[in-house]
Amino acid sequence: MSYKIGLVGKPSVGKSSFFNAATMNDVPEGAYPFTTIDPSVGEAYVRVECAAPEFGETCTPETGFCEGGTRFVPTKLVDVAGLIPGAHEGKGLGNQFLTDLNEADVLVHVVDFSGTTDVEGEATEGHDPREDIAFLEDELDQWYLGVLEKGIERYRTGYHGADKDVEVSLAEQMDAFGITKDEVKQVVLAQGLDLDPDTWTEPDRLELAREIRKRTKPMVVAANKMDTPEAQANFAEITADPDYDHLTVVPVSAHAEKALKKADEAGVVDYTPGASDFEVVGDVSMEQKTGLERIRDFVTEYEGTGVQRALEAALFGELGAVAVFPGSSKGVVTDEGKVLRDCFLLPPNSTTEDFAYFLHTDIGDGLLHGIDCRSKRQIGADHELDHRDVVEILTTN
Ligand SMILES: Nc1nc2c(ncn2[C@@H]2O[C@H](COP(=O)(O)OP(=O)(O)OP(=O)(O)O)[C@@H](O)[C@H]2O)c(=O)[nH]1
Ligand SMILES: [Mg+2]
Repeated sequence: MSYKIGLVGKPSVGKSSFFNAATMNDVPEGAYPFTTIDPSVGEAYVRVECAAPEFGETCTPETGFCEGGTRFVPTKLVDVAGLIPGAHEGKGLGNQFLTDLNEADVLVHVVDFSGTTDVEGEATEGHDPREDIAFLEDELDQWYLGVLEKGIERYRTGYHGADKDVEVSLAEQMDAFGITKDEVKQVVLAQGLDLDPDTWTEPDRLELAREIRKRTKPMVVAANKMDTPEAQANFAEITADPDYDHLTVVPVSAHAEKALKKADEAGVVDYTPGASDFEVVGDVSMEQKTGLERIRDFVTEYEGTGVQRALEAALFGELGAVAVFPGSSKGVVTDEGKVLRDCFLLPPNSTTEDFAYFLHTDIGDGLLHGIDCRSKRQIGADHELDHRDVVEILTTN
């Protein structure tokens, strides 16, 4: 199992540029709407502070890499087509695009904070990014509402016979959103509603759709094009506005991240993705030097290009995933000389038992208990694991 982070937003905001910067792919980028039509999936990384130094060792990762004590753990990133108002009714690339989103566990909403693209992604000036934040949420809510209404219809027409509970019909209709009947029931009751759709008003249904969307599509905002003065001004204003306190808004320059990674590959700079500074190590022309110094001003002020930070805010912050290292209480070096070979990303609130089953069904079936390799203490099957735990699993087999 691996996580998928989805990039969403209206056309021309820089989703493909973000995707390329994060994955070092080369999908087309363009200053015109619908440059992207078919979704691309690539490998990006999230940073986890490596546990090996605590054991006096240097790790040997099987996947991803480790740089300066930071593990870069692979995760999937999906670049999808832009979304315009009315997409839930089939406008733009419409429903196809929305279905592509269901593959994602968590979303990064890329917003053009420079205000140089209108709501359909055409060039303009002075567009308010607040409009884009609102429109995307509304569009997703309308899409969810449509599916919810179908679920209510399914219940009413007695598709399953009259004795089925409403949450069963709704959960079946919303299967692709990854919500169970118990969760549907929870959301309905938490809204103060009865389990009878005939008593739900139109605003009730929209609110329900919205709650289910929030639960199944956690999202952060990547304030992109922050290398422009217009974006910086909008960012300062919006992040100071209490109406936006509930959102995680990460300042991002996809361009800066890509430029630094390319310069690093070319041996011109020494740059670790996500770092808030870099070192010039190769020969550079005056022009290159000026460009790099401009990027340095930006990354030192905003603590990095934001590409890494947006991915991590989504996966660890919003979704609540935890990174766990399989280890051994006898020391983290295996007989083959490997050190903390793996670092796995697990769902929020995973227990020792979940981890055992994640490793292998046989390990789960034979689980005796776990050992926290730092404290060397025994941990039970129900023990909830923390981010960066190093855990050994003991089994009967
Ligand atoms: N200044 C600046 N421009 C950017 C940045 N990221 C992307 N752009 C520009 O924004 C335009 C659109 O970029 P894309 O990556 O194609 O946008 P998209 O969201 O994938 O667009 P669609 O595929 O049409 O939905 C291009 O002209 C990019 O060069 C950035 O960090 N800073
Ligand atoms: Mg694109």
